[in-house]
Amino acid sequence: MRSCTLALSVGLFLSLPLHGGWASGDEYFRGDAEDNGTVIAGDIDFLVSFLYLGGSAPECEDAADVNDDGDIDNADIVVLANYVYNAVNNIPAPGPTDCGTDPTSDPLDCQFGGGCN
Ligand SMILES: [Ca+2]
Ligand SMILES: [Ca+2]
Ligand SMILES: [Ca+2]
Repeated sequence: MRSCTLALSVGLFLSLPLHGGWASGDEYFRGDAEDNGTVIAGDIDFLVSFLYLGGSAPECEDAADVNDDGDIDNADIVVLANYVYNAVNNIPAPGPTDCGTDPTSDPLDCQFGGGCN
């Protein structure tokens, strides 16, 4: 009986979201890396600058994680460029035109999100 209770407790603990990533933090447009309220070519420039030229970090990391894989890297630039230049929208929720919070748990945070209200 005791071990059953322990297993249940461990199970509940493991089901809790890490870093409080579920629906926490500010609302944002995914892809709006520079946080100005629209997803445009300037966001690609911002990501290139941040990743390769020592530019400033995005205030809303979740917005810069364009493909929502929990990391900000070149793959995000590819997805963003496809949206901006080829009108291919492979951007996960909340998407580039809907204001919302991150539906998936990850170590990234969204501290500002000022361009989404
Ligand atoms: Ca923008
Ligand atoms: Ca990513
Ligand atoms: Ca996420």
